[in-house]
Amino acid sequence: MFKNVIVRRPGRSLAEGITSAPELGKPDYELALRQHDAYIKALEECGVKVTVLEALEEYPDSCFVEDTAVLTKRCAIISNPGASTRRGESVLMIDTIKKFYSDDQIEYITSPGTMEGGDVMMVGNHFYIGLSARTNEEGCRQFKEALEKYGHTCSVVSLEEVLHLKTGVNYIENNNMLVSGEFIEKEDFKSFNKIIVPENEAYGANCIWVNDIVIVPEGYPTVEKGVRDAGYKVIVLDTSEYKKLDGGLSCLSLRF
Ligand code: CIR
Repeated sequence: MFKNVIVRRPGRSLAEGITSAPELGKPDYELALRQHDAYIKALEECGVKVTVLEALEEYPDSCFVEDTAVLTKRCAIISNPGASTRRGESVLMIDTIKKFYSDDQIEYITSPGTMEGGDVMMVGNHFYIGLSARTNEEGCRQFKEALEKYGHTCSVVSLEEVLHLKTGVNYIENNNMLVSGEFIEKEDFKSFNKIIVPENEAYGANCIWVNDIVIVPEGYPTVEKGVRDAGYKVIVLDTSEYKKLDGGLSCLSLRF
């Protein structure tokens, strides 16, 4: 179960965030704020305490806090984002993380290693890390070494088609996993109960499990049905403004 969540308010600079889909248009700041309010409210309904950090205008992507760290029951690993414009975001998260973890529980990914939290998927005590355009081999090596110090295990999954590992595959507990695209046939995930996400709903693969409730993005009916059929209570949230920047539900929080 998660007790805490950290989020960061989007800034007006959100419109300058990194995107692979400029054809979706620039995010509308006011609407993004309203969607963020609803996100916080939904998390509170899931029974977690939400720490809300101020917007950082100098970092347009800084509301995507998931990429700045990986927080486990035993340790915190501060990332080193592969996107150069996002490097400072991890550094600016350290003081907040120190409110929850002692210095001897905090590890750091350092250059030339790069790692973004969106590439890390927790399955109990095991962590899958995506080798992606943002997380490199040295980042994976450092991450695995850090986790193993705390008795966690880790395996690397290479990916070609999407930004982050969790863009396309998400564990929602009870052996259930949402899988899309290149992850559907991956050996690594063959023992899970797979909820297959169709190509035209690929963005919907990014759902989050928070204390037996699954938060699902609005507009992905096959995904929503699959999650409901697996027995979960569902909260549906509109994330249209974050989708314009390749961001989804998981990206907007650190859950621990
Ligand atoms: C980026 O490209 O870094 C942001 N526009 C989106 C980050 C999404 N984060 C995530 O999937 N964890």
